[in-house]
Amino acid sequence: MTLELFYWPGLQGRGEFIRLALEEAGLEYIEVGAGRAEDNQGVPAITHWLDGEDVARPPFAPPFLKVGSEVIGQTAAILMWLGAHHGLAPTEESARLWTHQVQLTIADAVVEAHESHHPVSAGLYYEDQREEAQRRAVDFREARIPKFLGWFDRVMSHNPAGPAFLVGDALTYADLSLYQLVEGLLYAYPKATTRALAECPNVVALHSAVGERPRIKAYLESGRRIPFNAGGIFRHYPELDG
Ligand SMILES: N[C@@H](CCC(=O)N[C@@H](CS)C(=O)NCC(=O)O)C(=O)O
Repeated sequence: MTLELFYWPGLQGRGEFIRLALEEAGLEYIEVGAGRAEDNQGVPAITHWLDGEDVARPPFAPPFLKVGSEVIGQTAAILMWLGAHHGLAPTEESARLWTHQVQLTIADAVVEAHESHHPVSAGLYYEDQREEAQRRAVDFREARIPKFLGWFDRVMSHNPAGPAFLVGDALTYADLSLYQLVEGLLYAYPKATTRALAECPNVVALHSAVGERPRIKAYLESGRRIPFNAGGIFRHYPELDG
């Protein structure tokens, strides 16, 4: 069955956390948002599921994944499903729950990364909240980036199976998402993130290892990965880094 990923075209955004899991699992998927309206794809297909009167369980926002007749929203829920059905999560219940907790913490970090440049409203331009962003970004880069990355590093240090992965002795979707979080932070806040990573050897090693996994490497080099840009969650405003 071909899976259908619904995400805003032209952006990595939260869609990228799903793409990395789909790629690592070797699954076939359609990027509905990038398709044409004439083919029942593109942005109208996304808004149909968000706003359609006939949709009983509308997702709140992209990304969402259509699996047959089922539509799964929320990045962490999509990954929980992919992990369970496609070998990217532990089988034991407590380890699965722990993986989900780690993923939700990554989601918290992603929200804060976005709010660091849009602290007042996602509906306003950056230029209209630049002063507030300056203040918010100082705290984000000085306190929050080190706290989040330090916590992931500690989770790996405390992993009874060893520090190679966040959970257990094999790759999970949370490892892929931590790779993406580090990528995004390095793009948006290169100075602050490099400084924080100097204290996080496990996270650095995981980031390198994920980038070298054959399917992930092939995807990164394929030209299909959308570059980070000024419309995404992770944005590089040099004046916010330091
Ligand atoms: N908690 C959701 C957040 C989803 C979300 O905020 N999606 C963004 C794009 S990355 C969006 O389109 N938001 C529209 C809105 O919040 O109104 C998740 O992790 O998937």
